[in-house]
Amino acid sequence: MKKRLGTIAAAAILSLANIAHAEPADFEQWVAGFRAEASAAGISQSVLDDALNNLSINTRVYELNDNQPEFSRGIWDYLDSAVSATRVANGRTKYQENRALLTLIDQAYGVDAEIIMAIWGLESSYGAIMGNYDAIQALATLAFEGRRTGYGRSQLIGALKIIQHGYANRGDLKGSWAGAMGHTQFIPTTYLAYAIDHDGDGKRDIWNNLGDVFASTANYLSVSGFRGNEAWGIEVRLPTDFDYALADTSIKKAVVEWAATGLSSIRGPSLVDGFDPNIRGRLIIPAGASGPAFLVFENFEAILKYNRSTAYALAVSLLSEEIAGRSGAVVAAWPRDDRPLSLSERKDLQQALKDRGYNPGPVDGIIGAGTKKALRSFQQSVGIPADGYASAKVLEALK
Ligand code: NAG
Repeated sequence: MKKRLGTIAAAAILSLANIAHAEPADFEQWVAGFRAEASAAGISQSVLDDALNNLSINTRVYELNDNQPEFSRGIWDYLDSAVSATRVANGRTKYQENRALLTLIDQAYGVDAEIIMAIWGLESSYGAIMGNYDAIQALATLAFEGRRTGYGRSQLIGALKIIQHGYANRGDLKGSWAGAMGHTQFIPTTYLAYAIDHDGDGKRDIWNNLGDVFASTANYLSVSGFRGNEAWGIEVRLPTDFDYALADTSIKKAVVEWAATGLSSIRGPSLVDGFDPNIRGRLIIPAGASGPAFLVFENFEAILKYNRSTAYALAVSLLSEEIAGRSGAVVAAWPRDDRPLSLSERKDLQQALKDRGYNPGPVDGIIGAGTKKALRSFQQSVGIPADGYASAKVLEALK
């Protein structure tokens, strides 16, 4: 019993050491230094007083910022909830309710209404969950210390500029713990660059005014390269003995060229039917060779500017199909019997590749281009599809 208590106490001290952060007095000192920096960046004394006087740290922000998950979910689990029946049904209702406004915005920005609805649905469940953190406090907390101080500083300056321009009031700036604000979760620098005052009332109100929300979102997508009436992509079928080296972010080809490599639409024989044959795209296999494959075009890249996760962009794309009344179902089965690797297993995988003489780069648990390349070489050498996908099965094969 005594020994167990000792172990628990030691573990508690260790985890405290992990999350211990500097003293409040240090924060006050930090604020003083930051005021000088913000002032040099052109922020007025009155805005600084209004925003920073009596500011304190929000310790919950540290807990969330420190929490780097050990286990990651399969993309299929994420998609199940991102494109749930409820989110689809709510999206269709919201589309109907806002049809006139969305038509105006589509005409002005060239962004299809169903895409705006899908982003809204994923970012805040159509305005139901926008985050209730004081963005100034959350960003100051991140800027003060931790693994995102640079981000926190620049976004805090951005938030102060929003107030100074009069686009929003100090008290309006509510958002997620990481400072993403309003219905479609703009971070301050995105807001400054792309938010729109659609109704001309002098505010860029992404918290309460749906015209401002939809116009801001459409404007950001449009500037990111979105083209109206163009497909995000298509689920494809790959020929047997396909060269998986072609499924790489650096390889873009026209639809006709992809068709020549043997790709077809999963829903019909011809890949080019219904597409401009010259539209260019890249092939993604988010769960490796044993899962679905998609050819994705420029609009998919534009959605990735909004949030750079493939799972997110795929969810927006599929949800938008459903909201528009088409099918967003993925036809091929996800490899639900396999599973993505945990952080420590990803490091094991990199170490195992190293031990076998491959060069995955640093053993950091991040599956980047180097790890994928090394993994493909290993897979090739043992005669399994060289998809570079880090799963439990391939780790098993490596050990
Ligand atoms: C996202 C931003 C994106 C930025 C990325 C990385 C929005 C809608 N999206 O939250 O612009 O590149 O963070 O900081 O603001």
